[in-house]
Amino acid sequence: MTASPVLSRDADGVRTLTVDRPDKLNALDRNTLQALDQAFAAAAADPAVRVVVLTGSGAKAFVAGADIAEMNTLTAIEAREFSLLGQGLMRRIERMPKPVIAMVNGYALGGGLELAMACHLRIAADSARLGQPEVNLGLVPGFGGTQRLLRLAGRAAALELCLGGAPVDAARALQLGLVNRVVPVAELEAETMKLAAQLANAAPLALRGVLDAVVLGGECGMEEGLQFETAQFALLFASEDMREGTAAFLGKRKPQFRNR
Ligand code: DAK
Repeated sequence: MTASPVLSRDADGVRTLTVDRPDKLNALDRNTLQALDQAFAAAAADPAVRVVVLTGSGAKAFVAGADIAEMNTLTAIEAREFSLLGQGLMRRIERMPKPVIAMVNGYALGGGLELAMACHLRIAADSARLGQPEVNLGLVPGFGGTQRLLRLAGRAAALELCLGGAPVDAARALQLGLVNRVVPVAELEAETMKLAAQLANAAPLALRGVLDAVVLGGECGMEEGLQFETAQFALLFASEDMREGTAAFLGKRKPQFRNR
């Protein structure tokens, strides 16, 4: 049996998934896309998992893109399957019912940046470099990159990255709104796990409500988005955790959320 290209590790409600092809800078071939898809489906279904952290093996790369060597050999029919697989994975991550944090430890290029953008939050090492270099290969981003970049950072940034093809450093990525935080590389894991632990101890149903309202609500018009937010808000009044959170505030104690 060959080893999986995705490693999985659990600690205190946080599942860390690591793309593990460091000799290829964690490039996404079909096997890796499939393994990631299965890993995210499993994390979504497991109630013990409250937060997912996604990263890449080695010191150099988060994910340096789709596997160019494999892509070079694909027929048009295989390319269609490849595209559907990648787009399905990105959508699965974006629609995860629990927070997903990308821990961007190095190059996040092409499909790698698309993968990071499908996550809900991004913390980058100060040494990371992010970009959409597909034009240099005669391509355009194909895993939803143009659309997520546009929504995340606006038209100017989307055109700067996708037309220019040159990567930006972490500081510029922060300025563009592409990442939430930049930390020294030596502190990346500790800072990411601190955020993950905070989210793992928060009320899971409320987090899911926020994700649904922002991700799905953000895809419709203002009026429908507001109605969707109201529905999420009202639904939480049926949860034990909402009673516990408000009672804990009034009782001046720490809440104990139970995902109910
Ligand atoms: N694919 C395959 N192998 C890669 C790779 C990649 N994206 N990136 C790096 N590698 C491999 C290198 O070939 C090398 O392998 P060996 O030669 O040792 O066997 C090894 O990783 C180490 O890389 P380097 O020797 O190049 O390392 P350097 O430090 O010199 O350079 C670099 C690091 C990140 C600047 C460089 O590796 C680089 O430019 N890599 C390519 C980055 C890139 O262009 N990424 C975008 C890929 S295109 C689609 C949907 C989506 C997509 C396509 C189609 N459909 C809808 C069908 C997505 C496209 C992309 O992501």
